[in-house]
Amino acid sequence: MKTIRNLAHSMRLIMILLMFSKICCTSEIKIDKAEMSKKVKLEFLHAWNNYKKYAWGHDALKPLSKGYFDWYGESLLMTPIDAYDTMILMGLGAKSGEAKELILSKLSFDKDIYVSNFEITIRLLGGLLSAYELDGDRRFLNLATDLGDRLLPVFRSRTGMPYQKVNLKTGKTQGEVSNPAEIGTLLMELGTLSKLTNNPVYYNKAKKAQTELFKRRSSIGLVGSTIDVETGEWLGRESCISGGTDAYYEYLLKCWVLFGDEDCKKMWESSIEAVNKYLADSVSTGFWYRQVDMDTGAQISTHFGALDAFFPAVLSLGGDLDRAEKLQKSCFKMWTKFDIEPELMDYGNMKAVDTRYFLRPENIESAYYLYHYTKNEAYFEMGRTYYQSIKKYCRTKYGYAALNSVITKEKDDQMESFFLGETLKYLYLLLAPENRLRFDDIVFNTEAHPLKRFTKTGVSGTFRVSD
Ligand code: DMJ
Repeated sequence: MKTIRNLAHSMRLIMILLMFSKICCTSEIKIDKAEMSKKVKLEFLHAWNNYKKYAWGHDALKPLSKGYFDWYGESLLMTPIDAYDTMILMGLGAKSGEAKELILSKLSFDKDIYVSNFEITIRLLGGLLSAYELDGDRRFLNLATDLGDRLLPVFRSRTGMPYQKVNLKTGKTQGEVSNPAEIGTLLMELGTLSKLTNNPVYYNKAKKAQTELFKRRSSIGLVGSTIDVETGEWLGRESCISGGTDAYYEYLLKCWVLFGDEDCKKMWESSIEAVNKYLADSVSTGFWYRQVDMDTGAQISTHFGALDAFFPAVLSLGGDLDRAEKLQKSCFKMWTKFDIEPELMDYGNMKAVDTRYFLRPENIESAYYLYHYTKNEAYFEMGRTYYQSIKKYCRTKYGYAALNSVITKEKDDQMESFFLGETLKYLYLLLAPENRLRFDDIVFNTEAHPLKRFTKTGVSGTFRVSD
């Protein structure tokens, strides 16, 4: 009897100890997260304050020479527009006020310059729309509408697929040879503009482009790498999920989630089946996605890089956590192999093919999605590693610099706007104990600008913003 009572007593003690250690761990993790998110915010401020000091009013900061860079000779305020919603999410009231004031007082699209339709759509149109949705100031929507109207001439090709460039003042276009990413990564932004302005023209043009591209998939369901938007003929027949194709797949899925568009759902489901069948590759170094011939599925190369690391995020949003987790393991391996990821490597021998690092976000973005879906602390730990390497190798006295080589860690004098718009945003969201964003209310565009989900009201073409 006494032994049973002793045993029960010891069991209770063990239980209490276990509970106590659990409480300690949980609160330690909380403290750690609060600490980590504070650190990320400080690094954001380091980059932003140097932009303010040395590049104010320009597109981007040059973090080694204390200079600035404008993509097209005249500024379109890339950095402030990309950074604005990050500041709101980080709760940087006064700083976001500065950015808002700059954008609203200085931004004009009435410029005689040829711009990349894709880059301007994802960075500027996406940034202005999320600024409007987060802040509510109608002037952001007016700027977005003006920009959307100036971009529309790109769709005047014979197929409806967009030219690569447009002159913002004259509406003249350039660039008949394009790729899946530049053709199929426009609907989230133009579609949102349609819903917010009640003007279906933007949605319809972008949807037609996406659909025309999908229609030209091969008999095994894959798209190639380059296509003539006038003739609709494929010029490059290599199929991949890498740069130049990547966000085409991302937007098929995200436009279904964002707008409830059933056509996008069908295109996504048929595409991802073919991608998993022909591109997914399990080898001794891990699980990866390769490059193949779009007609036969025959392997062309085994390259994987910083841009491909967006795919675990997309797979997990699409509900395929199994492949997403396996691929993220490989992405992390790519990162730790060099202590920071290269632009491209061959996963057959794990050697770098392009040694640069442009301060890209994709690896971090995927860890953030997986942390959201699995709550596995291993992804938080990945975030800490990303933070440490970026700070160690890319921080300069005047901001953050890209690397010319992940082998020698030699720096390059550029800080892309997506460093503030995406890289530090995802890092913050991954490491913060809680954040201001309800993941299921929004969808991030490919430049990490959160856009509110719409719900169909029954009348074709009209949607309502969800609360
Ligand atoms: C960003 O402009 C976008 O994420 C785009 O889809 C790919 N390249 C950069 C970031 O690496």
